[in-house]
Amino acid sequence: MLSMENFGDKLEQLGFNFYSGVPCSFLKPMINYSINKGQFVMAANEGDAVAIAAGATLGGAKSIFLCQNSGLTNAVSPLTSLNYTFEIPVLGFVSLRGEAGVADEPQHELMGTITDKLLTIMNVQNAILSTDETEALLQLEEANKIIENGQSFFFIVKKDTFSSVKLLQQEQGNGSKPNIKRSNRSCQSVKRIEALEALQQNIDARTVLLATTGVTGRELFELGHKENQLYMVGSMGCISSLGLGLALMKPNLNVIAIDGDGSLLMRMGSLATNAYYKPKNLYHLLLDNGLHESTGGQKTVSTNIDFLQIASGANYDVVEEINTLVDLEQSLTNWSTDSKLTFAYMKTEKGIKENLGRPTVTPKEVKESFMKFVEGYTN
Ligand SMILES: Cc1ncc(C[n+]2csc(CCOP(=O)(O)OP(=O)(O)O)c2C)c(N)n1
Repeated sequence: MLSMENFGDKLEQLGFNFYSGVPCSFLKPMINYSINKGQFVMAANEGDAVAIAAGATLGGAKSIFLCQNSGLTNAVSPLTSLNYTFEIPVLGFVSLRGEAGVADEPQHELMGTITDKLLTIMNVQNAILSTDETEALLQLEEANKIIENGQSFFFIVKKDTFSSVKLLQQEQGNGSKPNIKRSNRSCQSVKRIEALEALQQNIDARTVLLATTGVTGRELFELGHKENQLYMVGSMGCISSLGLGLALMKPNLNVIAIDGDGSLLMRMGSLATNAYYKPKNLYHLLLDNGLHESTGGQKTVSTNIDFLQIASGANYDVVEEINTLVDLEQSLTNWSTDSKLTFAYMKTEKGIKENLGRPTVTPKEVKESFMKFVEGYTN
């Protein structure tokens, strides 16, 4: 069995300082250890956790992702189209429920036999974590070299690998709900690209723009590429989780996550996580055109949804309806002076810029210049 304290000391020595995940009883010691250190973000979903960890890495952290092997399936989209695509490394610890020859529940049987294969097929190097301390610490040093080289590495963790860690008292969230700020202007017809342009024009030098999957990122790129912009080409639904990790790591940077209704509906649990951790430097803007416009304009179910009520129920600090570009400008000004976690909702018109291209810079290039920009803002 490994002493969690010794293993944790080694992780700290190697610079790992940010954890996100969803619990598994096999990983309880590491989760309790990182919660006790105040370095753990509890995600609603393992995919969100991967994106939160990736956001923290963009902000200069060395990040760890923890999950049960059943939850690895939830993480496939960001692991394959965010971490891999942008070369954002993460050190993973995934439990091995359903290990062959060990009695376990039926729902773990298949994952127990394919956990390593699933990682390998996703191009994620992996190994079973040894229960011998000397060997495990050496494995960790090797894994760290892979991480330092920009690639992810996962340890597969068997039952009873770590010594137990007592969970200390955890903070309670604040249950009060904000009033929804309604616009006193009637709804103007605004296209997504006009909103994006207004964002570019109304932010200061310490603000970054993270654009969701599909046309949003492509239109933002066409408005002019800047090093404070990142186009999250894959990992649909993960934009605000990426923003959460970055905002928590870089409190002196202002982070705007530009979401779409299809994207937010895909990972609505992220609203709860964002609002619980409450980074005041995160502005979550939802552009709701009621469509999956990027894939041909099929309707989402957003017409039935009151996102403002949901964000208020999740307990964002400020929840605001944006009806016009003037409202948007005002809301951005308020956020940058009041510094409060904000959810802003804007209906947008259907319509994609004519002859819309795609980013001509690679995701890795975008990431590198973005990280250089972000590095300038001290923690
Ligand atoms: C996990 C995943 N599922 C589906 C897709 C295909 N896809 C890309 S963009 C998109 C629509 C996104 O809708 P929304 O967020 O409302 O933005 P819009 O396209 O309307 O601007 C879809 C379904 C994808 N990239 N990833």
